[in-house]
Amino acid sequence: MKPINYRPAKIEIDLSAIKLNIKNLKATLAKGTEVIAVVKANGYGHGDVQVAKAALEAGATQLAVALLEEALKLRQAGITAPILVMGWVDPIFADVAIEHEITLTVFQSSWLEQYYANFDRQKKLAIHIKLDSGMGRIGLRTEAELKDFLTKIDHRQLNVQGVFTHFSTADEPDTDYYQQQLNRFESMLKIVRTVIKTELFVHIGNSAAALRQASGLFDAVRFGIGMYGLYPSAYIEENRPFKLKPALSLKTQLSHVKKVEAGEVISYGATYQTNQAEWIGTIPVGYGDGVQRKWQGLDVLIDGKRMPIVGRVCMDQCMVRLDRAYPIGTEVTFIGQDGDESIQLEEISAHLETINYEVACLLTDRLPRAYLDET
Ligand code: PMH
Repeated sequence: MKPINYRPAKIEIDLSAIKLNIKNLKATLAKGTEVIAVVKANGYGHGDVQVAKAALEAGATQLAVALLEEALKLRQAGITAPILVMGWVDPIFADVAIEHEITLTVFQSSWLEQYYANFDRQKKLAIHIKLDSGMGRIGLRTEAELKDFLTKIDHRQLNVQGVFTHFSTADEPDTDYYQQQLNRFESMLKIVRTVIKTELFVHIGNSAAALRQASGLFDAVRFGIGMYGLYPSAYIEENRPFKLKPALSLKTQLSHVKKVEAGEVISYGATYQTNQAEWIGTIPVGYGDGVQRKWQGLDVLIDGKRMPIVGRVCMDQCMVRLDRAYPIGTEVTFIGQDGDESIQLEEISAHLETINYEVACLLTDRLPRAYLDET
C-alpha cells in the first residue's frame, strides 16, 4: 500500500527530463557508444528504481550502482537489464551476485583466491576488471599487480565481461592529468588484451568526459550527474554540448505567516533580528530533510519571487522573510522553477561550498518523492 503523505512537502522528479538528457547525450556521442545509467545512492537522491526504468526506456543499456544492496533493489523491482556494482563487494557474497545475474567489479588477486575457495558452483560470476589509472581509489594500479591478477583468472569460474577505469579530473579545464590517466589506462588495457582473448566491454568516461568528448570513450559512458540534469562542474556547464534539464524540484508550502515587530529575533540562537516590522513565513522543512543549517541565507521562491531564509534552520522547519502577507498553504520552492525565477542545485551547492552531487544525495527519505513523466 502506498503510504499517505500528510506533510505538505515533496520532491518532484521529472522523468521526462532524465529521458531527454539521455537522448541528447546519445545524439552527441559517437555511434555505438552505449550509456550506462549510474543510479547509486538512490539515484543521487532522485529514486533509483524510477530513474533506472526511465533511463532504460530512453536508451541506456545498462545500470551501475555502488553496492550489492542497490543492485538487488533494482532486481527486486523487476529490472532485468545488466547491472554493474562498481564498488568492492566481499567475495563471500559473490554467490548472491551470481544468483541475481549481477556483475561485480574485481581488482584483487586475493579476492579471486577467496572466490575460488568455493568450488561448488554451477554458474560463473560476471565481472568487470577495474584498473586504477590514477584516481587512487580502487583498481589494479601497477603492471606487476595486473599481470599477477590476470594469471589468476579462471575462465571456468569467471565470465570476464569488461574493463574500466575512472577519471579524477574529467570536469576540469586542464586536461594534462586526464590525458595521463588515459595513457596509463590504454597501456594497461593492452596487457589485459594479451591475456584475455574474449571480447571486452570497455568503459572509462563519467558525465564530464561524456559531455566533453563525443568519441574515444570505448564502448560506453557511465552517465551519472548529467543524467539528472546537473553539471559535473561550472567548467562543463560553460562548455556544454547541449543544455541539461534538471529533473529534481523540492516544493513545500507556508505553514504559518505572521507579522513581527522591529527588533524581534527569529529561531535558535537568535541570529536574526528584524530591522523593521516584517512578515515572516514558516516552512515545514528542515535539516532532518537534508535542508542543512548552512542553507541559512539562501533564498526560496514564493509567488515567483526570491525570499531569504532567515535565522537558523531547525530540524523540521525554517523561516523566511516575506515581502507581504501570504495565505497559509502558499507554494514554496526550495529547488526548481516558479514563474520566471529558478533556484538550481548549483546555486545551493555554491553557497554550501560543496558540489551539487552532495546536496542531492543528502535530501533524506523523509521527503516523499513524486514522479512526473510528460513523455
Ligand atoms: N563511474 C564511477 C566509478 C563513479 O564513481 C561515478 C560517480 C560515475 C561513474 C558517474 O560520475 P558522474 O556522476 O560524474 O557522471 N561517483 C561519484 C563519487 O564516488 N563521488 O561523486 C561522484
